[in-house]
Amino acid sequence: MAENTITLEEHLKDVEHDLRETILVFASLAAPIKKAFQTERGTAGTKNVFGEEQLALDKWADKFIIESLSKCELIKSVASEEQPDVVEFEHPRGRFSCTLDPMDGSSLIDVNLTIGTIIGIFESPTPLRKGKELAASMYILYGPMTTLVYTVGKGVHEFVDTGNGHFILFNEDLRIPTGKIMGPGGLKRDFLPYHEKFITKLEEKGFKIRFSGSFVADVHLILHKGGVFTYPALKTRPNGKLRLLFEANPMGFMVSQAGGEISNGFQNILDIQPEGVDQRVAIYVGDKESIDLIRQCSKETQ
Ligand code: FBP
Repeated sequence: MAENTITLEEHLKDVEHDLRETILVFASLAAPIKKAFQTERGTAGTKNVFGEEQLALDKWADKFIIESLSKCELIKSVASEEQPDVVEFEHPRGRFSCTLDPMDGSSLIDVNLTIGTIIGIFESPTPLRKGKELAASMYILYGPMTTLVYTVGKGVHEFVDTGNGHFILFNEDLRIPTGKIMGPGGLKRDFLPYHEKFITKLEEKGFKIRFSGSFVADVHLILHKGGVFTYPALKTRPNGKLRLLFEANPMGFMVSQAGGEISNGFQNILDIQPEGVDQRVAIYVGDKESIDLIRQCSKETQ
């Protein structure tokens, strides 16, 4: 663990000014969002574009973050998991388009388990860009501690909120180890042959299951411990459950920056050109050994 005397602002000092400012805008939202956990409870009585019931905190966080971004002249648009279309801002100087999962894992809000906000930042007029074109990705984890992880394509760095949004360096230049943890989403009865073969091989290798129901927390665990998170294509869900823009790309870019990889079982997800904000994708994300194994299984078992 690096010396914890470096603040997020200091760590960002060599990052291009406007990108640094944009990252700091998102970081400034962590404390007020965490505080809202105590008041924004229960369901909102609405559904998002994916037909998923929205919780009060989903809606509140989405509204709060978008309103905050609307005040930042550097941001041109944002695609949010909780919005049907890209939200465009009247910012003529706007340089960055963002992707946002305001509250990933929100089914865990009522049981106080770790969930988070996932952010992708493109230097582009549109957020419909390939994951490998991200200028930055970051996520905020609302766990026992509030932590923030970011990358601008120069390594992965983790910070802890020491109180009221004052983030200090916790781990610098994180590298994903080779591990034996798997987070296998979906139902076994719906597994496709190549995925079933993959899971069987992992079990034979002695992989333990760690699946919390919060993608961002489960991937954070894999980032630290190694192994693989998967929410695969299923007989019932040919493109899996999770979203290309809001979950796969920002977290896949992050894990790739730490020496891991993200795949849909056949190709690197970061190479996929998004066709729409609601695009889902099968996800395998983790250490290279695990991603090599799924590629081998999918090749051998069509
Ligand atoms: P959202 O909470 O943003 O809708 O994310 C979907 C999600 O909760 C992931 O965080 C998680 O990995 C997955 O769904 C769990 O799905 P399931 O309940 O089908 O296992």
